[in-house]
Amino acid sequence: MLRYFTSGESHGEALVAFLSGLPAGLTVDQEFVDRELWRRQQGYGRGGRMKIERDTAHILSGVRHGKTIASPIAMLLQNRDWQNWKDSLPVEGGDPDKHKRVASPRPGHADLAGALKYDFREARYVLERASARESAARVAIGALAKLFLRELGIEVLSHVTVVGAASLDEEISWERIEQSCRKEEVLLNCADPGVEQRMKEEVDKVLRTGDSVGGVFEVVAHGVPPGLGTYVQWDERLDALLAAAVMSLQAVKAVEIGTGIQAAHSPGSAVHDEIGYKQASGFAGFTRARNNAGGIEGGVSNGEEIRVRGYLKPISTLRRPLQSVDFTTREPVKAAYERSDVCVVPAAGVAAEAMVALTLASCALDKFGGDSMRETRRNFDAYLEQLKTY
Ligand code: EPS
Repeated sequence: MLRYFTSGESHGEALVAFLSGLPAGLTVDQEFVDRELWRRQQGYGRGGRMKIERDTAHILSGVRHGKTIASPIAMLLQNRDWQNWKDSLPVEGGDPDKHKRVASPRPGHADLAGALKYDFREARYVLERASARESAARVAIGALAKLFLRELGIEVLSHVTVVGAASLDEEISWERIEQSCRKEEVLLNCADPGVEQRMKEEVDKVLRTGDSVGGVFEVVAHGVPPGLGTYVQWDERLDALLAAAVMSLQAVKAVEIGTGIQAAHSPGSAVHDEIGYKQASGFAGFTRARNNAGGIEGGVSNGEEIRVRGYLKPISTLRRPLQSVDFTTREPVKAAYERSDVCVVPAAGVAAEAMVALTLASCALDKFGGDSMRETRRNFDAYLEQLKTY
């Protein structure tokens, strides 16, 4: 069973991620992990923080001589910015005059709900943990899930389809997504350069006006065999698991599988993907002319590419803040402002890749089991053979 969680505050000393349940014998490529962390830091519209941080994952346990040893993996990501926060956010009592209060909650952020829930008189501690900085820790363990999936021939990547009013309306092939993700300079990780320029203009607009902008990313899992997830129980359905995984990311307000949203407005004949057969194609010879289902039918992967979209609200920290109320005086004031990004759609896409990879790795381990990679591979290969001879 794959289990994972994270700890750490945005301006604390470090983030820590835990991952338990990977089989022994998986080769861990640390450069790959760090490249994933680098990818999450990119994108036009990120704030000053990304100039301070250079995220790398320091593996503390669970990996020896370059391979997993089945014991739990812990990874540590230093926050370089901690040097600037040591006095205002100390572990010990510290000097109360140096604390940086968040005096008025930002609409859209966790500030107010969190302060009420935990009985804080201002929102500093809420912001620290609710921040999307936490997603860096998920990307680190997600990278290990990706390395595991690679051994089964499964790859997971993302691209951006909408920023504000600029949108890419055609389906983008896996090859084009791969190409876009290979770039050493990331603008908005959109596969169409023309649309990407329009997306940049959307970000420029909000940079000028002190506003923020949201958008949509699409995560694609390539090479997923039929049979992950199941319809037999509500909480084992792959679409439900993916929706929860992607929705759990900061600022995601809606999740779509395949063309799910459009499907609600269309007749069945325009939605469902007709079935054909061509010997030796795909996993079992069955073919589809299109993939509106996004690779999942009845909560089970069907052998087509899995396509999951996340819809991001605009960042809730605004340079021209919205109306709020002072926590202490209860007088109307503008919401607090703290250095922030204005657009994070490409970064959220990378974090969502991690969540999709962790979910698929978990489902793959449920199905194929294995305490060692050799055992997992053997079970997996036997299943592929079973499909081929179906
Ligand atoms: C960050 C995400 C954003 C950044 C943060 C780093 O967090 P939030 O969800 O709170 O807006 O603003 O950086 C800072 C908090 C800062 O000091 O600039 C990330 O993804 O790493």
